[in-house]
Amino acid sequence: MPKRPFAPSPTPTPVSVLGLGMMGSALAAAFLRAGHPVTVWNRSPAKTGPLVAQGAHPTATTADAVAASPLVILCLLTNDNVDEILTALGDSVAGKTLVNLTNGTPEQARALSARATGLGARYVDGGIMAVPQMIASPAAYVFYSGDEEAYEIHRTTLAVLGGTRWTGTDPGLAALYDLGLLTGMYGMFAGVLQALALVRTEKVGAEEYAELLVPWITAMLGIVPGIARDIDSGNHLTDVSSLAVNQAAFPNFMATFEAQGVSTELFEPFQALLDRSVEQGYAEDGMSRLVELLTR
Ligand code: FVH
Repeated sequence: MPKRPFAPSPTPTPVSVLGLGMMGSALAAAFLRAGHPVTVWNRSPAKTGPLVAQGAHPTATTADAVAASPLVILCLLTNDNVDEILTALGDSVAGKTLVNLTNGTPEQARALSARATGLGARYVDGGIMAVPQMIASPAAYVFYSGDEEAYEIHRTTLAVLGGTRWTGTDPGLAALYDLGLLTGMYGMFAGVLQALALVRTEKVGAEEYAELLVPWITAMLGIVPGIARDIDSGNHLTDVSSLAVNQAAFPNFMATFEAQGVSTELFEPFQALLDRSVEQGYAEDGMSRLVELLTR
Protein backbone atom coordinates (compact mmCIF):
# COMPACT_ATOMS: atom_id res chain seq x y z
CA MET A 1 0.00 0.00 0.00
CA PRO A 2 1.49 3.48 -0.90
CA LYS A 3 2.53 5.80 1.92
CA ARG A 4 -0.17 8.28 2.89
CA PRO A 5 0.52 11.93 3.69
CA PHE A 6 -1.93 12.28 6.62
CA ALA A 7 -0.28 11.82 10.01
CA PRO A 8 -2.42 10.43 12.86
CA SER A 9 -2.69 12.46 16.05
CA PRO A 10 -0.02 11.53 18.68
CA THR A 11 -2.53 11.81 21.58
CA PRO A 12 -5.56 9.51 21.84
CA THR A 13 -8.40 11.04 19.83
CA PRO A 14 -11.66 11.60 21.72
CA VAL A 15 -14.36 9.37 20.24
CA SER A 16 -18.15 9.55 20.54
CA VAL A 17 -20.18 6.39 20.02
CA LEU A 18 -23.87 6.71 19.14
CA GLY A 19 -25.78 3.45 19.57
CA LEU A 20 -24.91 1.09 22.40
CA GLY A 21 -26.45 -2.16 21.31
CA MET A 22 -24.32 -5.28 21.44
CA MET A 23 -21.97 -4.02 18.76
CA GLY A 24 -21.85 -0.32 19.74
CA SER A 25 -21.08 -1.28 23.35
CA ALA A 26 -18.22 -3.52 22.19
CA LEU A 27 -16.83 -0.69 20.03
CA ALA A 28 -17.01 1.86 22.86
CA ALA A 29 -15.39 -0.57 25.31
CA ALA A 30 -12.53 -1.19 22.87
CA PHE A 31 -11.85 2.56 22.52
CA LEU A 32 -11.89 2.91 26.31
CA ARG A 33 -9.43 0.04 26.77
CA ALA A 34 -7.12 1.67 24.22
CA GLY A 35 -7.08 4.88 26.28
CA HIS A 36 -9.36 7.10 24.17
CA PRO A 37 -11.69 9.56 25.91
CA VAL A 38 -15.11 8.12 25.00
CA THR A 39 -18.50 9.85 25.03
CA VAL A 40 -21.56 7.65 24.61
CA TRP A 41 -25.20 8.13 23.68
CA ASN A 42 -27.98 5.58 23.38
CA ARG A 43 -31.71 5.98 22.76
CA SER A 44 -32.41 3.94 25.92
CA PRO A 45 -30.10 5.64 28.45
CA ALA A 46 -29.80 2.55 30.70
CA LYS A 47 -27.37 0.97 28.23
CA THR A 48 -24.76 3.64 28.98
CA GLY A 49 -24.35 2.24 32.54
CA PRO A 50 -21.71 -0.49 31.95
CA LEU A 51 -19.65 1.84 29.76
CA VAL A 52 -19.81 4.69 32.27
CA ALA A 53 -18.48 2.19 34.84
CA GLN A 54 -15.53 1.65 32.47
CA GLY A 55 -14.86 5.39 32.18
CA ALA A 56 -17.12 6.63 29.38
CA HIS A 57 -18.87 9.99 29.59
CA PRO A 58 -22.65 9.69 29.01
CA THR A 59 -24.69 12.34 27.20
CA ALA A 60 -28.44 12.86 27.12
CA THR A 61 -28.56 14.12 23.55
CA THR A 62 -26.97 13.20 20.24
CA ALA A 63 -25.96 16.87 19.82
CA ASP A 64 -23.92 16.76 23.06
CA ALA A 65 -22.31 13.47 22.00
CA VAL A 66 -21.31 14.90 18.62
CA ALA A 67 -19.98 18.11 20.18
CA ALA A 68 -17.66 16.11 22.46
CA SER A 69 -15.39 14.50 19.84
CA PRO A 70 -13.95 15.06 16.37
CA LEU A 71 -14.62 11.38 15.56
CA VAL A 72 -18.20 10.13 15.82
CA ILE A 73 -19.02 6.44 15.41
CA LEU A 74 -22.61 5.50 14.56
CA CYS A 75 -23.72 1.91 15.17
CA LEU A 76 -27.51 1.73 15.05
CA LEU A 77 -29.85 -1.03 14.00
CA THR A 78 -30.57 0.41 10.55
CA ASN A 79 -29.56 3.31 8.35
CA ASP A 80 -33.07 4.71 8.77
CA ASN A 81 -32.09 5.27 12.41
CA VAL A 82 -28.89 6.99 11.25
CA ASP A 83 -30.88 9.12 8.83
CA GLU A 84 -33.27 10.22 11.62
CA ILE A 85 -30.36 11.14 13.87
CA LEU A 86 -28.61 13.06 11.12
CA THR A 87 -31.81 14.97 10.38
CA ALA A 88 -32.14 15.94 14.04
CA LEU A 89 -28.47 16.94 14.29
CA GLY A 90 -28.49 19.19 11.24
CA ASP A 91 -25.39 21.31 10.78
CA SER A 92 -24.12 20.60 14.32
CA VAL A 93 -22.16 17.80 12.60
CA ALA A 94 -20.13 20.36 10.62
CA GLY A 95 -16.39 19.74 10.96
CA LYS A 96 -16.87 16.26 12.45
CA THR A 97 -15.90 12.92 10.92
CA LEU A 98 -18.85 10.53 10.98
CA VAL A 99 -17.95 6.85 10.69
CA ASN A 100 -21.13 4.88 10.13
CA LEU A 101 -20.73 1.19 11.04
CA THR A 102 -24.45 0.40 10.76
CA ASN A 103 -25.29 -2.42 8.36
CA GLY A 104 -26.87 -1.05 5.19
CA THR A 105 -26.92 -0.91 1.41
CA PRO A 106 -24.42 0.83 -0.88
CA GLU A 107 -27.21 3.17 -1.99
CA GLN A 108 -27.98 4.15 1.61
CA ALA A 109 -24.29 4.78 2.27
CA ARG A 110 -24.05 7.07 -0.77
CA ALA A 111 -27.17 8.97 0.27
CA LEU A 112 -25.95 9.37 3.87
CA SER A 113 -22.55 10.51 2.60
CA ALA A 114 -24.20 13.18 0.46
CA ARG A 115 -26.37 14.29 3.40
CA ALA A 116 -23.47 14.44 5.86
CA THR A 117 -21.20 16.21 3.42
CA GLY A 118 -23.97 18.72 2.69
CA LEU A 119 -24.08 19.46 6.43
CA GLY A 120 -20.32 20.11 6.48
CA ALA A 121 -19.25 16.76 7.98
CA ARG A 122 -16.84 14.19 6.57
CA TYR A 123 -18.36 10.75 6.02
CA VAL A 124 -16.78 7.31 6.12
CA ASP A 125 -18.92 4.20 5.81
CA GLY A 126 -17.90 0.88 7.31
CA GLY A 127 -18.82 -2.79 7.31
CA ILE A 128 -17.82 -4.74 10.39
CA MET A 129 -16.59 -8.28 9.73
CA ALA A 130 -16.88 -9.52 13.30
CA VAL A 131 -19.35 -10.32 16.04
CA PRO A 132 -19.15 -8.13 19.17
CA GLN A 133 -16.98 -10.65 21.07
CA MET A 134 -14.34 -10.47 18.29
CA ILE A 135 -13.94 -6.67 18.39
CA ALA A 136 -10.32 -5.63 19.04
CA SER A 137 -9.10 -9.18 18.43
CA PRO A 138 -6.78 -10.09 15.52
CA ALA A 139 -9.67 -11.89 13.78
CA ALA A 140 -11.83 -8.75 13.48
CA TYR A 141 -11.65 -6.27 10.64
CA VAL A 142 -13.74 -3.49 9.14
CA PHE A 143 -14.19 -2.43 5.51
CA TYR A 144 -14.14 1.36 5.03
CA SER A 145 -15.03 3.64 2.11
CA GLY A 146 -15.83 7.30 1.47
CA ASP A 147 -13.74 10.29 2.55
CA GLU A 148 -10.19 8.95 2.27
CA GLU A 149 -8.50 11.88 3.99
CA ALA A 150 -10.79 11.60 7.03
CA TYR A 151 -10.17 7.84 7.07
CA GLU A 152 -6.40 8.33 7.02
CA ILE A 153 -6.51 10.93 9.80
CA HIS A 154 -8.42 8.50 12.02
CA ARG A 155 -7.04 5.18 10.78
CA THR A 156 -4.89 4.57 13.86
CA THR A 157 -7.87 5.17 16.13
CA LEU A 158 -10.14 2.96 14.02
CA ALA A 159 -7.49 0.22 14.11
CA VAL A 160 -8.34 -0.24 17.80
CA LEU A 161 -11.45 -2.14 16.62
CA GLY A 162 -9.55 -4.59 14.42
CA GLY A 163 -7.96 -4.59 10.97
CA THR A 164 -8.75 -1.68 8.64
CA ARG A 165 -9.50 -2.42 4.98
CA TRP A 166 -9.93 0.53 2.66
CA THR A 167 -12.18 -0.24 -0.31
CA GLY A 168 -12.37 3.12 -2.13
CA THR A 169 -13.74 6.64 -2.25
CA ASP A 170 -17.21 5.55 -3.42
CA PRO A 171 -18.99 5.54 -0.02
CA GLY A 172 -21.05 2.51 -1.10
CA LEU A 173 -18.09 0.18 -1.51
CA ALA A 174 -17.67 -0.87 2.14
CA ALA A 175 -21.33 -1.95 2.24
CA LEU A 176 -20.88 -3.83 -1.05
CA TYR A 177 -17.83 -5.75 0.26
CA ASP A 178 -19.63 -6.38 3.57
CA LEU A 179 -22.83 -7.66 1.94
CA GLY A 180 -20.79 -9.78 -0.48
CA LEU A 181 -19.04 -11.65 2.32
CA LEU A 182 -22.29 -12.03 4.24
CA THR A 183 -23.94 -13.37 1.07
CA GLY A 184 -21.30 -16.12 0.98
CA MET A 185 -21.97 -16.81 4.64
CA TYR A 186 -25.75 -17.06 4.22
CA GLY A 187 -25.30 -19.37 1.22
CA MET A 188 -23.11 -21.61 3.36
CA PHE A 189 -25.69 -21.57 6.18
CA ALA A 190 -28.45 -22.46 3.69
CA GLY A 191 -26.56 -25.57 2.56
CA VAL A 192 -25.54 -26.58 6.07
CA LEU A 193 -29.06 -26.24 7.46
CA GLN A 194 -30.57 -28.18 4.55
CA ALA A 195 -28.02 -31.00 4.99
CA LEU A 196 -28.67 -31.24 8.73
CA ALA A 197 -32.44 -31.16 8.19
CA LEU A 198 -32.08 -33.98 5.65
CA VAL A 199 -29.98 -36.41 7.69
CA ARG A 200 -32.02 -35.68 10.83
CA THR A 201 -35.01 -37.32 9.16
CA GLU A 202 -33.16 -40.63 9.64
CA LYS A 203 -32.08 -39.72 13.19
CA VAL A 204 -28.47 -38.95 12.28
CA GLY A 205 -27.25 -36.57 14.99
CA ALA A 206 -26.38 -33.05 13.88
CA GLU A 207 -23.14 -33.02 15.89
CA GLU A 208 -22.07 -36.35 14.46
CA TYR A 209 -22.84 -35.21 10.89
CA ALA A 210 -21.14 -31.83 11.39
CA GLU A 211 -17.87 -33.75 11.75
CA LEU A 212 -18.30 -34.79 8.11
CA LEU A 213 -19.83 -31.54 6.90
CA VAL A 214 -17.11 -29.16 8.07
CA PRO A 215 -14.15 -30.84 6.33
CA TRP A 216 -16.26 -31.39 3.19
CA ILE A 217 -17.24 -27.73 2.91
CA THR A 218 -13.69 -26.70 3.74
CA ALA A 219 -12.37 -28.91 0.90
CA MET A 220 -14.95 -27.51 -1.53
CA LEU A 221 -13.88 -23.95 -0.68
CA GLY A 222 -10.57 -24.85 -2.31
CA ILE A 223 -12.38 -24.71 -5.68
CA VAL A 224 -13.42 -21.07 -5.20
CA PRO A 225 -10.18 -19.45 -6.50
CA GLY A 226 -10.51 -21.46 -9.74
CA ILE A 227 -14.14 -20.37 -10.17
CA ALA A 228 -13.09 -16.77 -9.51
CA ARG A 229 -10.31 -17.04 -12.10
CA ASP A 230 -12.80 -18.35 -14.70
CA ILE A 231 -15.22 -15.50 -13.92
CA ASP A 232 -12.48 -12.91 -14.41
CA SER A 233 -11.17 -14.52 -17.62
CA GLY A 234 -14.62 -15.28 -19.06
CA ASN A 235 -13.43 -18.81 -19.89
CA HIS A 236 -16.17 -20.94 -18.33
CA LEU A 237 -15.37 -24.34 -19.87
CA THR A 238 -14.57 -26.77 -17.06
CA ASP A 239 -12.75 -30.02 -16.51
CA VAL A 240 -14.05 -30.28 -12.92
CA SER A 241 -17.83 -30.64 -12.98
CA SER A 242 -20.05 -29.41 -15.83
CA LEU A 243 -23.39 -27.68 -15.44
CA ALA A 244 -24.92 -30.63 -17.35
CA VAL A 245 -23.67 -33.08 -14.70
CA ASN A 246 -24.93 -30.89 -11.86
CA GLN A 247 -28.28 -30.33 -13.53
CA ALA A 248 -28.73 -34.07 -14.09
CA ALA A 249 -28.01 -34.83 -10.42
CA PHE A 250 -30.06 -32.04 -8.93
CA PRO A 251 -33.49 -33.75 -9.25
CA ASN A 252 -32.10 -36.46 -6.93
CA PHE A 253 -31.69 -33.87 -4.21
CA MET A 254 -35.14 -32.42 -4.77
CA ALA A 255 -36.78 -35.88 -4.84
CA THR A 256 -34.98 -36.91 -1.64
CA PHE A 257 -35.95 -33.72 0.16
CA GLU A 258 -39.58 -34.35 -0.83
CA ALA A 259 -39.46 -38.04 0.12
CA GLN A 260 -37.88 -37.31 3.50
CA GLY A 261 -40.33 -34.50 4.27
CA VAL A 262 -37.79 -31.67 4.04
CA SER A 263 -38.76 -28.39 2.42
CA THR A 264 -37.27 -27.74 -1.03
CA GLU A 265 -37.72 -23.96 -0.74
CA LEU A 266 -34.03 -23.12 -0.32
CA PHE A 267 -32.94 -25.23 -3.29
CA GLU A 268 -35.67 -24.59 -5.88
CA PRO A 269 -34.00 -21.40 -7.16
CA PHE A 270 -30.72 -23.25 -7.67
CA GLN A 271 -32.47 -25.99 -9.63
CA ALA A 272 -34.13 -23.32 -11.79
CA LEU A 273 -30.77 -21.63 -12.43
CA LEU A 274 -29.11 -24.91 -13.45
CA ASP A 275 -32.04 -25.68 -15.78
CA ARG A 276 -31.78 -22.23 -17.35
CA SER A 277 -28.02 -22.61 -17.86
CA VAL A 278 -28.45 -25.85 -19.79
CA GLU A 279 -31.47 -24.51 -21.77
CA GLN A 280 -29.34 -21.56 -22.83
CA GLY A 281 -26.57 -23.83 -24.15
CA TYR A 282 -24.02 -23.74 -21.33
CA ALA A 283 -24.09 -27.46 -20.48
CA GLU A 284 -20.32 -27.88 -20.85
CA ASP A 285 -19.45 -24.86 -18.72
CA GLY A 286 -18.65 -24.90 -15.01
CA MET A 287 -20.19 -23.10 -12.04
CA SER A 288 -18.51 -19.81 -13.00
CA ARG A 289 -21.03 -19.43 -15.87
CA LEU A 290 -23.84 -19.07 -13.32
CA VAL A 291 -22.45 -15.70 -12.27
CA GLU A 292 -23.15 -14.44 -15.80
CA LEU A 293 -26.72 -15.77 -15.58
CA LEU A 294 -27.25 -14.21 -12.15
CA THR A 295 -26.17 -10.78 -13.33
CA ARG A 296 -29.06 -8.85 -14.83
N1 FVH B 1 -24.15 -8.02 16.37
C1 FVH B 1 -23.50 -8.52 15.35
O1 FVH B 1 -22.96 -9.60 15.40
C2 FVH B 1 -23.40 -7.77 14.01
C3 FVH B 1 -22.00 -7.86 13.44
C4 FVH B 1 -21.81 -7.07 12.17
C5 FVH B 1 -22.39 -5.66 12.28
N2 FVH B 1 -23.74 -5.71 12.79
C6 FVH B 1 -24.49 -4.48 12.64
O2 FVH B 1 -24.22 -3.53 13.68
C7 FVH B 1 -25.39 -2.73 13.90
C8 FVH B 1 -25.77 -2.77 15.37
O3 FVH B 1 -25.96 -4.12 15.75
P1 FVH B 1 -26.13 -4.55 17.27
O4 FVH B 1 -25.73 -5.96 17.37
O5 FVH B 1 -25.48 -3.57 18.16
O6 FVH B 1 -27.74 -4.44 17.41
P2 FVH B 1 -28.62 -4.21 18.73
O7 FVH B 1 -27.97 -4.83 19.91
O8 FVH B 1 -29.99 -4.65 18.39
O9 FVH B 1 -28.59 -2.62 18.96
C9 FVH B 1 -29.29 -1.76 18.09
C10 FVH B 1 -28.97 -0.33 18.46
O10 FVH B 1 -29.74 0.55 17.62
C11 FVH B 1 -30.51 1.42 18.46
N3 FVH B 1 -31.72 1.81 17.80
C12 FVH B 1 -32.66 1.01 17.24
N4 FVH B 1 -33.64 1.74 16.71
C13 FVH B 1 -33.34 3.04 16.96
C14 FVH B 1 -33.97 4.29 16.68
N5 FVH B 1 -35.14 4.34 16.01
N6 FVH B 1 -33.36 5.41 17.09
C15 FVH B 1 -32.19 5.38 17.76
N7 FVH B 1 -31.54 4.23 18.06
C16 FVH B 1 -32.12 3.09 17.67
C17 FVH B 1 -30.75 0.61 19.71
O11 FVH B 1 -31.12 1.50 20.74
P3 FVH B 1 -31.97 0.94 22.01
O12 FVH B 1 -32.96 -0.06 21.47
O13 FVH B 1 -30.96 0.31 22.91
O14 FVH B 1 -32.58 2.14 22.58
C18 FVH B 1 -29.36 -0.01 19.90
O15 FVH B 1 -28.46 0.93 20.42
C19 FVH B 1 -26.50 -3.31 13.01
O16 FVH B 1 -26.61 -2.54 11.85
C20 FVH B 1 -25.98 -4.70 12.69
O17 FVH B 1 -26.49 -5.23 11.48
C21 FVH B 1 -23.85 -6.34 14.12
